[in-house]
Amino acid sequence: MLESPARPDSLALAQMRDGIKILTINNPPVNALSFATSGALLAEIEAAETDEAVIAVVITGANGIFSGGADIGDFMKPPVAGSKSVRDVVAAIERSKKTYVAAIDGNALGGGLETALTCDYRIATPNAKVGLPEILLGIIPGAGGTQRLPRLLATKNPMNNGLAGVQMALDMMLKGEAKAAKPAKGMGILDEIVEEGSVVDRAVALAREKAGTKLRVSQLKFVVVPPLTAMAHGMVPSEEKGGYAAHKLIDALEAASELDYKYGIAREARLFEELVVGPQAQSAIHLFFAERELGKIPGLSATTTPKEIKSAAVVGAGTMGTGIAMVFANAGIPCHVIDVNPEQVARGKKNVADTYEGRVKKGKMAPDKAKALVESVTFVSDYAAIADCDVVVEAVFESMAVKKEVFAALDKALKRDAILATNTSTLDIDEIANSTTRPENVIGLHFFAPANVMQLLEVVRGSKTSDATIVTSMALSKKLKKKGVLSGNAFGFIGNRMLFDYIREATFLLEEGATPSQVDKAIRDFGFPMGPFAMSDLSGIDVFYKISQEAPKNDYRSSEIAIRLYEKGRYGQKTGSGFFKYVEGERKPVRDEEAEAVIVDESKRLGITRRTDITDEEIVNRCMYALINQGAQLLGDGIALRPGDEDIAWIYGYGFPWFQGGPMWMADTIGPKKIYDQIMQWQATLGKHWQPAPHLKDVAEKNGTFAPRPKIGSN
Ligand code: 3H9
Repeated sequence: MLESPARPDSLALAQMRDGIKILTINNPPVNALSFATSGALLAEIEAAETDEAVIAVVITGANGIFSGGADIGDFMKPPVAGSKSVRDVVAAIERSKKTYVAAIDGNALGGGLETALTCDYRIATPNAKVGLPEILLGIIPGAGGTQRLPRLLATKNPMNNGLAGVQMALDMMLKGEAKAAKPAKGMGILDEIVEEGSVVDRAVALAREKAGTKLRVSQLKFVVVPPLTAMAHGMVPSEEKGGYAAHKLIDALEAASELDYKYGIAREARLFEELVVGPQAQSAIHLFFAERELGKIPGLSATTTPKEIKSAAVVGAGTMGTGIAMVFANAGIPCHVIDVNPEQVARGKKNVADTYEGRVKKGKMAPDKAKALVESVTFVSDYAAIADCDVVVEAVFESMAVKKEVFAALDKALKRDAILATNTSTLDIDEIANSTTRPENVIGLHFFAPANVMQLLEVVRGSKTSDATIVTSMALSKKLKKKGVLSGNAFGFIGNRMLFDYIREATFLLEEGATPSQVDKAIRDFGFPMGPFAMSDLSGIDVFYKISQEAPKNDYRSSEIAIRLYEKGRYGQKTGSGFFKYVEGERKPVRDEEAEAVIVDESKRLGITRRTDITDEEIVNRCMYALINQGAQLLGDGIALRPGDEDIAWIYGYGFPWFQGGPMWMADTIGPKKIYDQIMQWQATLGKHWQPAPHLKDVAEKNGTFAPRPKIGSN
């Protein structure tokens, strides 16, 4: 029975039922615990404490989600004096004399789970997911999570003095992974799963039954675990390579074992405040929002909604084609692969079967699921078989003539409203589109190899691509679990266009005196998983050679080192040698005197006296500023929508270290003015290819940044 009406004016709606106060966090879309929502929740908790009519309290969330945690946007604003945070909310629950039950539906993440962990009981729907994903934002749980979760799990999993439970807590926080209701109950995070009926009704009943009992996690006894934390420090990346928050998380966990609860909480708060204003957290928070901006395309008709994609086809059963087909299959979209070459089809079938079998062998997939996925990729040889597909992705040989033939066939065969996509990495989308009778349905969907692993998907719009095709393709990229970055139609689009300038500068460094190992090491030390030359060897020097032949000509010189290697048949890993050499069956690049002799000959041919004073700093700055300058060019030309889109492209497509925030975020950190001044200096000393992009010049002259740069604070 409702004793008082809901308060529509409040972010934390409060109702009374049979002496139980129900507090519903209501801050769409994810019930983030912003300063305002936390303040409203806190006021209701404090009111409940003094209200004798309240015998217990239930906390829940509106609209099928408990809470997505503290409002991440608040971390990007200067601190507001007197504002209340989720930390104040949990402190009030902790102090309370009343019994608290958390009723969880949907996600309870970060501060959301920390609020639930402070309650005496946690019950949930089968749909619930609980997690402490703060590490993915470069921070640690800051409202008691690092102190309560290990205590709770050590008590619920008492083997080895609770060590198993502490290990689970550490693992969960280090991965930032959310646990589904069932495993969360198995671990002891949840007390009950409510299979039928309303979770709030059950919570109210439980609150009445348990009113007066207190099971605060803070009171639980805890084990001492220094050997675990010492070992954990050795298993996470170093502080400067993105592991800053991980080490602080382990420190906080250590405090949970060594210190009294209240001191542990204080240490956690101090570490959190230190982290949230630090450069790694700033980068990660920037990327969180940049990723969510991707689908927001200015200028499109607001009434255009994405069409549902129920079936797909891929043209070409090569490695790329079958990889793309598996991406569709993984997203629950059955996919035909069309190819007329029986040997290619046999290889494609084997690739699909081997991939899923590999997952089963590693224990990552159930055999029946793997079987169903293999069966959802079907190989056909006739275009008639794909006539009804909603989308088709062409993944054939990178040649305009071949692609035009394929698109002519698709145009004839496919239903009128199907999307016709090309996986080209460089060719002109408009030329391909104009070879069909429906250019408005043609778009680029540029997957990165291996397609079923790499997360970047460039969505390339041509001049006639319709809003509906763009909106549907962006929604599709989300469904395929890819980071869909919209690009304009320019040679190399966003990612590869920036790549060409990066590789060009790296190769100039070779002409001037550096070796491939020296350049690659400097770039790896900066944070990339591999340097530009190991990457060239992996992708194939022959591939780069062919692209360079088709690239639009400009006034700037390019190094010919890759051409000399190509002429010698040194295509990279596939031929056992390129910029490096490779032991048969191994992928590790080994320094190669022959390749270095080719480089030295090139320096001689060009009359360059090789320098011995090239430092890692020079290597990194020249390679990164080349990326940034081209990034600025693409922004100015309207090919890339936002600097954050370029950051996402480079992080998910090329291994740019996330903790540097992406090339354009890095540019804003350094200051575009400083970069511009350096480029002008290089133009005088290194050559006219160091031509600053007009947009970089503009931003530098205003002493501005590419993206608005908020002052980060914490709540
Ligand atoms: C924390 O809790 C710290 C505490 O330990 C200590 C504090 C002292 N805040 O992802 P979606 C927005 S740190 C603000 O597309 P989905 C998002 O920007 C926090 N905004 O939906 C987007 O806005 P828009 C720890 C947030 O259904 C909209 O919601 N929590 C937040 O695919 C929809 O988002 C996390 O790290 C937030 N916390 O996924 C959880 N969360 O529509 C981060 C979302 O304007 N969030 N937004 O673009 C997530 O993992 C996913 O968003 C979630 C929903 C799974 C919740």
